[in-house]
Amino acid sequence: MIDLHTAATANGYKVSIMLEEIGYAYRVVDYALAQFENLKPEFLAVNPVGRIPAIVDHDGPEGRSLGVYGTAPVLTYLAEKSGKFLPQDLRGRTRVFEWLAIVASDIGPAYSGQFTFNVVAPEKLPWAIQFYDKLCERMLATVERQLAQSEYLAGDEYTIADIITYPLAVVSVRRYPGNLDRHPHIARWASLVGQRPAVQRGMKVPS
Ligand SMILES: N[C@@H](CCC(=O)N[C@@H](CS)C(=O)NCC(=O)O)C(=O)O
Repeated sequence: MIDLHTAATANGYKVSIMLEEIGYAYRVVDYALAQFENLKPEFLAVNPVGRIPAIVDHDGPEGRSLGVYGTAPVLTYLAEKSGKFLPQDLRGRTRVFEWLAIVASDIGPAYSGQFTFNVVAPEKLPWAIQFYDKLCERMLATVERQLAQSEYLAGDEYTIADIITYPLAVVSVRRYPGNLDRHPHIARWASLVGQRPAVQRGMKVPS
């Protein structure tokens, strides 16, 4: 059994999609981030960073439970454990790891900054808003160029690179730039990925 510590956010959906894809049994612990439930000692004991998504695998390696935090590490762990959605060859694996890192450390922070300055900030600072809007545009252009060249993000196969990126196309993009009209390759790919039943189920967790 796996405990999934999550919330209804783009990052949370990445892990629920993966758990649905591999068909593992899991229990959902849903945190109200706006009420800072993620900063309570019970959750800090699971993940000292105090952010979602995190899992605790009660059937971890060597029969001991294992906690893992963060979209890229959790998806990698579950792909390794299940033997699914991660190529075996070094070139294929490296491409997937590269996309995991791009999404977690380039695209994620760009959209987080965009949200902070457009939505959360009590004072709207035009320079900061423009900076993050432009950064998001650049990141989307990178994904668009890649999907113009291959069916899935890291090549011909559906992998955890697609799982980590899908919520960007259907959640984050809705906030900025609003739609995929200027990104037809992302739209084509999002429609393909969005037809997978496990993706549809994962996008409804937490319900
Ligand atoms: N690098 C992390 C980012 C996780 C993240 O940004 N989590 C947000 C929700 S989407 C969070 O828990 N925010 C609450 C907080 O920081 O207090 C990942 O890739 O999973």
